[in-house]
Parts: sequence; structure tokens; C-alpha cells
Amino acid sequence: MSISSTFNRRWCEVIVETLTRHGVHHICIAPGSRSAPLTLAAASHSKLNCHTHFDERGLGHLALGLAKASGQTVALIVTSGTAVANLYPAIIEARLTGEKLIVITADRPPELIGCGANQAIEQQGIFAGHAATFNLPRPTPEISARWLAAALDEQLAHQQAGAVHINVPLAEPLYGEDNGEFMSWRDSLAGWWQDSRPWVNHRQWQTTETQEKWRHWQQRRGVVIAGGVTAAQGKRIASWAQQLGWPLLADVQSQTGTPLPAADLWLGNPLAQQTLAQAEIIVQFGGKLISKRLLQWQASQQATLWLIDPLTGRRDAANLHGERIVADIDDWLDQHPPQCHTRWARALEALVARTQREIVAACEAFGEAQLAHRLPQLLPNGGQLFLGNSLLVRLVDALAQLPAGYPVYSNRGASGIDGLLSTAAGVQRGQPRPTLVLLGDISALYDLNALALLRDAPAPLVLVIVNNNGGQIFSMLPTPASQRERYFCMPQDVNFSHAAVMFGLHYARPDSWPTLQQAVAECWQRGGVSLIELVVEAEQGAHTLKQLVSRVAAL
Ligand SMILES: Cc1ncc(C[n+]2csc(CCOP(=O)(O)OP(=O)(O)O)c2C)c(N)n1
Ligand SMILES: [Mg+2]
Repeated sequence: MSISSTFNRRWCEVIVETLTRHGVHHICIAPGSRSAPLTLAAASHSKLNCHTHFDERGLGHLALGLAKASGQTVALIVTSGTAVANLYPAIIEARLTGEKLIVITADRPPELIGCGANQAIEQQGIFAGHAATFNLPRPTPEISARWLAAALDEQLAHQQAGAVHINVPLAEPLYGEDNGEFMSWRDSLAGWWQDSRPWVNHRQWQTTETQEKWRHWQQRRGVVIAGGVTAAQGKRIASWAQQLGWPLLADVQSQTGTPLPAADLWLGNPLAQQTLAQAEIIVQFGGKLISKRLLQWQASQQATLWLIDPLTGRRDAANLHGERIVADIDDWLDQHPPQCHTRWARALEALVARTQREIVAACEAFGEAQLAHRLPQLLPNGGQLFLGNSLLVRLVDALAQLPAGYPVYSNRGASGIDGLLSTAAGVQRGQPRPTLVLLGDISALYDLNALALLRDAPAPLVLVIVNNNGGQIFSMLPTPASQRERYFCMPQDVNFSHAAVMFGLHYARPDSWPTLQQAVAECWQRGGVSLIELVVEAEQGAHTLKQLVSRVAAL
């Protein structure tokens, strides 16, 4: 029996409705025919905010950014074929950084797979190892709507960090008027259609325990490390560390306000190492630390590590001895109030002040090191920052002191440069605030078509592209000088003004700190989206960072 387009539609309506019962408000859709019944069901759902993009690699990152900023689960719909494979980078990143995505891929029915039919590839389990997988059967009225809702509830209720991939085979016809058929199939879900809860509500009872011997440990010499946490948690962690009197080694993703800034530099100094060698316990919140010196310091430690992160899995590349606590960071802080104060590492404070003076002196010339150090002066009030990868994020981590609680977003799971603009667009749609985005030139080129997504920015957005003509991170690394340019940095000699024209964005190219500051200020006033290209000397940023590391080590 051939299934009518109406039944495909009924089937997809249950799928889409179920998404909304699992906290989905945003759904990201790429064009395609096989996915038409899913797309049309999503488009006509009053509770879903639909986002569209023609490039599935960018679409995946748009969803990732939306999930980061909204804290919600975000769904995607794509068609069959290589469209599916293009979601891979975002799915990998979500798994590593904990965002929840529901990836719905339309597929050909089983008889069209592996027989030479067009746009048919092996989709089942394609993301294995990076996402949970659920393969739906071919739609048929013989399978009840109750089964479909209950089976989806089971998958989505147990969704952990990362993506769930739902593969949906759909047979033709895919289009046609809704002729009102199969209403009784749909109505077996009865009052569920008017409800807002899942058909089957799965629940897990949770308890949070207090760490044994917390009373004992908080009187010892502790160090706090903050990696990727939320802005609100960052503020809390900073005040928790301060009340304990413990030094806080904070990553730029921590949003703690970095009370001891530039740890990436001063951790290389012997005075810091001697002082911190007295530490007996390290309490770390969140993972994915950027600073090389921080990672090296951690790896050299004998102290006990308590690592608290809501994500499961190993998060400490230094493999320290201690406790790996999978917990909500706020819950854990609630259970571990700081009652003692042991400000045992005061010697660091003078070293931090001297390091700051070195930074100011080294960042006098216009360039990316100066941009990184003076970044707080460019941040919009009530706004947010999106930081790209590569040299830039290392410079900001090492040289800037960002305000406590100021939201910072990034892709530091797999640290790909393949979807940064799209992720930034998603972040702003998830939190419609003035947004400053900093990217390298190669990263911007990689995801250039995402400028199309920025045109719909819901609040002012300033995209600063640092054009150091290539991937200058490779000038930091010991790449062979004779091969560096051709095989590593790959300078592209491009001028981004043409990209701005192509996508109708405002463009400026300031060449000094005052003109940059003025250009950015004007962008916030003007509103809309602006592309600011900073053409900087190729190796200056890498050179400044290297020099500062050795200067501060010798202070
Ligand atoms: C998808 C992907 N491919 C390759 C890399 C390796 N990689 C890291 S940084 C980088 C160059 C980035 O250049 P640019 O955006 O100009 O930043 P810069 O190094 O100049 O700061 C490359 C190729 C990566 N991180 N992700
Ligand atoms: Mg570059």
C-alpha cells in the first residue's frame, strides 16, 4: 500500500510536536525535498522559532550557538545525502561542550538505500561515537502514534550532553494537500495534543551530597581553577575562591573577572611556581583550559584534584590523583560553603602587578596583542563576546582582564575553525544582545557564507576580523621556517571589504587604536551588522606573546 503525503505529514506532526515537549523552542532547517514533510510540520507549528540556512555545516553551528546561549535543546532538520554528513563538526563540538541538539535527518526508505537511487547514502548510525542514534521505521498507520511519541520520549528524556540523531525514512509522495485523512491515527494521542508534557514523562531522582572532609580541606592551602562555565557560575566561583582566600587561576571562558590576570604568563615564573608548589588541593570547575602554562603547571602537581563538571567523562588531561565529581556546579557550590579563609598565596599578587606592567609596555603598538589586551574597552554595555579560535583566543586569555560575569562564548570543544561565524550568529539569536565577535582571517574565510546569517541579527553585531594574513598560530609553534608560509600559515591576501559588499554589511578598516575605538563605538550607535577588518602585521601577535612569556618568566 502506498502511503499518502497526508500520512507522512501526520507522522511528522507527532515528531515535531514531541520536540516541543522536550524543551525545544528553536529549530534550524536546511532546504531539501525528502525532508519536506518534516519542514512543513515545523513551519506550521506555532511554538517553534524556525531558522533557515542553505549550508548544513553552518546550520549545525547555528544550532550549536543557539543552544549555548539559550541553554535549551535545539533541533535541526536536514534532507538525505551529504547534507547529513555536513552536520558532523557541530555534532562533535556539541558532544564535547555539552550542548543538546536533536538532529532529524530525512532518509530514503530502506528499499532505496544501496541500490543506486539518487541522494541515498548510509545514514543510520553515521554519527556513531559522537551522538546517540535512533532509527525510526518507515511510516505506516499500522504503527500507532502512541508508539511514535513514547519511543521518541524515551530517546529524548535520556539525552545527555551532545546530539541525538533521529533518522526518519520517508517514502514518496512527499507533497500534497492535507486531505484530512488519518485523523483517527492522530487522535489516539487524545488530550496530549492540547497538553504541553511528554506522552511518557521520564524522571530521575537526584541527590547532591557534600564532599566528605570538606571541613578539613577548606582549611588547607587550595587553588581554584575555572575553565568553561556559565557567566553566573563564573561570578560565583570568583567570590567562593575569594572567601576561601585561595588563588584563582581563571581561563578566559570562565567569566570570573580573572582576579589574578595573565596567569598564562606568570605561571612560567619561578616565584609563582615555588608559591603554588605549597598547594595541597586544587578544585577545578569546568574543563577545556586554554593556557599552555596552566596545563603545564597542573601536570607538574602532586596536590589532590577535585574536578567538578556536569559533563561526564575524563576532563583532566594531566591525569591528577583525586575526585572526579559529575555535578551541577551551582548545586555543588551550595553544598560546599566557604567557612575558612586562608590567604596563603599573597606572594603572587606583586608578581601579577609586575606582569601587568610588562603587558602594558609590550602592547603599545597597534596590532592584535594590543587588541587582546585592550579588549574590555570595546565591549558593548549589556552585551556579549564571541571569541574565535587560534592565536586570538590565546592572546585574549593571556593578556585581557574581562569583566566578571560578562558573557563569553567560544567553540573550545574540538577548537575547530570551521563554523565560528555560524556559531556566533546562533549565540546572538539565542541571546539577542549587542555582540562583539572576534575572528582570525582564515577562520572567517572558512565560514564566510555565514555572513548571510548575520544579516538577520536581532541586535547590533560587530564582527572584528583580525587579518594577519594567514593562520599565524603557526608562527607561535615550532613549524619549520622554510615551510611555514606555504604549508601552515597559508596567507590568502584577501580584502574583506568585498565580502562586506557582497552581504550588504557596513565595513570599516581602522589602522590605529583611537580609530578602532571610534569605529566600534559608531557601530554600536548605528546598530545593524558591521564588519571591521584589522589589517595587522603578520607575526607581531605571535612574537609579542612569545616575548612576554620569556620576559615574565625572568621577572
Ligand atoms: C576545521 C579545522 N581545521 C584546521 C584546524 C587547525 N587550525 C588551527 S588554527 C588554524 C589557523 C587559523 O587561522 P586564523 O583564523 O587566521 O587565526 P590566527 O592563527 O591567524 O590567529 C588552523 C588551520 C582547526 N582548528 N580546525
Ligand atoms: Mg590569521
